[in-house]
Amino acid sequence: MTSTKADLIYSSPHSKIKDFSFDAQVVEVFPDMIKRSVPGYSTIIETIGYLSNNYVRDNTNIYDLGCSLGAATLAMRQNIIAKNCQIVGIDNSSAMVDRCKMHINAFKGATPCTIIKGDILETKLENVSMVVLNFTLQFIDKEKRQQLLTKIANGLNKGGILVLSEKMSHQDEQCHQLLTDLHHDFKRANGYSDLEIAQKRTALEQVMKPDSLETHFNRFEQAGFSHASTWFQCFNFVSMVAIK
Ligand code: GEK
Repeated sequence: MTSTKADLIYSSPHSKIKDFSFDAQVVEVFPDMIKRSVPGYSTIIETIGYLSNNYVRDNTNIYDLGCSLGAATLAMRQNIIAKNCQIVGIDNSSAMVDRCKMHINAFKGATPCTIIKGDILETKLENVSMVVLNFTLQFIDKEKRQQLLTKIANGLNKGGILVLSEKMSHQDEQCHQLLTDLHHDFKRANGYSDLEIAQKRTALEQVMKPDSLETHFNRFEQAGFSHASTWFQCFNFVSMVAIK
């Protein structure tokens, strides 16, 4: 990683809590923030690398949609054995894209990577063997999620794979509360105070909208995927695979 700082964004009281955005201040602390906030993040990144080794085919494109600082892009680049491939990382935050390019350039790798500033809803996907949506779909307007999943399924070649990781909501209110409490305990154990947890939650309320597992699996089916499964869950964080 290029030099980053510890996440102290919500450590002191904010008089007004603005909606969360992926700006320069967040980019500065992002690796620390995501590791201390998302249970299983490192395992998920490692497994994306492992899956790229198995699923990426010669002469195809690989997309990391909402790539942030390129953790999944790098994991794939380190594990792809297929020849003549290209990884395209896309993010609509300029601050993320600028830092991501620096970060990717700091590592050597055989597979070429292109990092683009853009909206994943507008991006063309063609001749694809693997797509990663690692904690990005939850930030997309709910009405546009099906359209995005269908575009991904259409862009994938037969046998191609989508890895979709998300924070999820539980349809059963009591289970939802239990998983939320466990996640907050995880954040406390990682050094976040109750104030930080509460302020971050308020900042994300209008910006990040989780779906239930049932909604995700219905979307996969409607998009035209042939197979889908959860491969990881820790509390209310889940990672799924869908194969065309
Ligand atoms: C990781 N995948 O480290 N178009 C492009 N990018 C977008 C859009 C959009 N419409 N909406 C949001 N983003 C990464 C982590 S973070 C998740 C992904 C998190 C981008 C946004 O700018 C941010 O960088 C990313 O999606 C979500 O594996 O921080 O919880």
